[in-house]
Amino acid sequence: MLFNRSFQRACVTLAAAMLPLLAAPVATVAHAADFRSADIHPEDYPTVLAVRHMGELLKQRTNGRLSIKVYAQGSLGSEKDAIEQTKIGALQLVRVNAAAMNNICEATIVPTMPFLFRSTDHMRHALDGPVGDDILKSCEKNGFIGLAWYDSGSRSLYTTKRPIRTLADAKGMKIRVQQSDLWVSLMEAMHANATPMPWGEVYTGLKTGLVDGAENNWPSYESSRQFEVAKYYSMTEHSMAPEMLLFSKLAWDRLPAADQQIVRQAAKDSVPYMRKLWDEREEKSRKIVEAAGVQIIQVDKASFQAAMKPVYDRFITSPQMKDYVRRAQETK
Ligand code: GTR
Repeated sequence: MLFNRSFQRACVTLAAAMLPLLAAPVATVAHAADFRSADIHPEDYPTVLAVRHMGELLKQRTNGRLSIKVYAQGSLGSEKDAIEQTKIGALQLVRVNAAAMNNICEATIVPTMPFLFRSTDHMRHALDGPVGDDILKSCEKNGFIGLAWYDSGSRSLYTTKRPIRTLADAKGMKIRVQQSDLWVSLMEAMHANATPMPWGEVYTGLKTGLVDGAENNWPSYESSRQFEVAKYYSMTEHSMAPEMLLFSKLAWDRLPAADQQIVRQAAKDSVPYMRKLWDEREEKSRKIVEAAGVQIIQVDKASFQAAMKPVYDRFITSPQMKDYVRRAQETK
């Protein structure tokens, strides 16, 4: 009996001593890892190439111990699917547009807001600065480590049957939007009928007349070949919603701190590389669609901007959201 009790006590003590080891075995050991990353864009798109570049940097900096395998062209599903897989740690990385995170991490609404950024430089400065960092950080509570912002240019409306020249032309048109409440509201503010759907379905949606139009930047409009079925591109430039590179918080917490630092740095270092590719691709894409006979329509942007007040009234209500918007606007 006595022996039993002291034996039990010894076991408990031993177990207690081992607990920290059991709780955090992988957090202290540097393992090799080939991270999986998803992207809906094709192999030669700047976001895909940037994450591949980040993978190269990781390899160089860890003697091949860490690397990234990028699954492009939506081979792992829509952005929504990929975000869910990242949340549960089945994927370590995902590159998505900020809009795809709007309903998950509220602060991502801010850089998605219509006419928030005045120019590419303004957008880059704001996202590179403290407000950009704070928004990335805010997604941690939702299960995502925000590693970097990538460019996505300006988004404009394009249509199949007739061009949009004024706000009145947009009235009643069925326009595909991203799966985000903000985007539905934004399109409604233009008096259009918002039709949320995944990117992979938009080409067919335009071709079959399920929708009358969509909206995107030059490279997405071109690489998806949607310009072949929607030949009117109206330069509304209504949002500069950036791209985000996110790491699964579940997977992140299993990485040693030194590896977390290496991953963060490689992601940051992929940003200038991405921007260079982006600038080149915007120009190239615009030329391709122009050569294909797309009609580019100049619009009175101020009239579209003026229609966006209800969107700000609905989404920018809390002191926190107002503060993010103010800091973004005040960035030089
Ligand atoms: C693109 C963006 C994609 C996706 C797509 C869309 O500009 O790069 O991540 O969000 O727009 O409209 O679904």
